[in-house]
Amino acid sequence: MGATIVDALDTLFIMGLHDEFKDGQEWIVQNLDFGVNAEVSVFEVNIRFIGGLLAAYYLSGQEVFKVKAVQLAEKLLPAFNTPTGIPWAMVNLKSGVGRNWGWASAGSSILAEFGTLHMEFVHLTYLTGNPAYYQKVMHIRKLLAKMDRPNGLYPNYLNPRTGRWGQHHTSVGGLGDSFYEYLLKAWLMSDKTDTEARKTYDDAIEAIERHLIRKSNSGLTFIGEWKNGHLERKMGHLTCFAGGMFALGADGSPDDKAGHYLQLGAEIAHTCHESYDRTVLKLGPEAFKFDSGLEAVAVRQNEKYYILRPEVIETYWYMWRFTHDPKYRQWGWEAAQAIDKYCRVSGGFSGVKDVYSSNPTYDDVQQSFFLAETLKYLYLLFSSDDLLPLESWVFNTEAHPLPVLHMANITLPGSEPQR
Ligand code: DMJ
Repeated sequence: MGATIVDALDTLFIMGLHDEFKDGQEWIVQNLDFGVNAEVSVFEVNIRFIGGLLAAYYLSGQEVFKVKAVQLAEKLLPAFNTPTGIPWAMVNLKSGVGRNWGWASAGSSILAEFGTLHMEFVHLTYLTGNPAYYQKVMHIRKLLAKMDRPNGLYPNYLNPRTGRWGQHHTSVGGLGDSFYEYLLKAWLMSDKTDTEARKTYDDAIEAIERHLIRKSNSGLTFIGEWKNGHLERKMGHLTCFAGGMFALGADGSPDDKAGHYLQLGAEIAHTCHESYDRTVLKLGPEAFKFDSGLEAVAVRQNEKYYILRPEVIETYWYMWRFTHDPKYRQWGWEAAQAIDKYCRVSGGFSGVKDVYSSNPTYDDVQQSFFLAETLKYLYLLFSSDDLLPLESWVFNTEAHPLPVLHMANITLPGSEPQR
């Protein structure tokens, strides 16, 4: 379905590669078709395709991107036809039949999947006037607000038939991550009027700090994984995005804790940089431990890979914007050089299977988020702050910039006009 083309459009635009952008647009006009008999992930299609198309629309003003985004969103709506309105993880684009991943706790939907639709769906309602998108995501929010949370934490799994939590696992990495990110960004995107989202974010982060964030023996701050009341002292590469999130949320945090959250962002950035620096390739592993004398290193062979992920560079960029400490550019440059040295292949860039091996093998995949996120955040890290200022743009979880909606001028269904 051309995920790489759609995911890369706004990066091309931002970098001024307008001929390549036009080529991408042409491909989309001619070939992008959502009538295929294929089962897709609702979350991935939303963040990469809908997010990518909406950002391309806002940046270029070309109607075709909006039209395609709306066509695709229509195809996702049947996924919400569940007893609770919590969407299935997957939907068949042709038949509209949905289902969940076989591996997810007792038929559950995933927090980071059904909780990462808000930004795009609010924009879809804003652009089309169709209330359906907004209503779907507000329904999810209301349902979550009514549920008990063990220790104040949100479990990663929720059953869409019964409306009950699955296993009590909580993560700021895979399966949980962008749920928290979208609470904060819903508030930012609403020009800070969606105070319900901000409060939900603050409460969630408070519980995460209490139960999941610790310091290692040598003083590295890390975010562990909560499994049935036990803290696993392991942090994922995915979790490293949280440094940027804490910095982005610092302003507006309760009890005058802005300085605390900026500091927490800096500590996470430092820990994640250590996870890169302690490897042979100077690229970070998929997951790293803080256990039995081991700190910020991967232990299991199947956690030693690097698949061109953006989260560490994303955090460097946010920290750069908020502090202008030159170390963030230096760390970003180290990562850029390592990617160029170890991941560049004749047809593009590839993931590597072991960042601790001086002789790494390739996985032969260039993930679409490499162009959407990793290269975009690197480019922004070395650009001036007036390229996509954070006062006016909010980046979706796939690094697609969407404009702040000045809510005073907008009436969304179910909300009072705030004039
Ligand atoms: C991206 O697709 C998104 O950032 C998502 O939220 C999780 N991580 C991948 C890239 O690592």
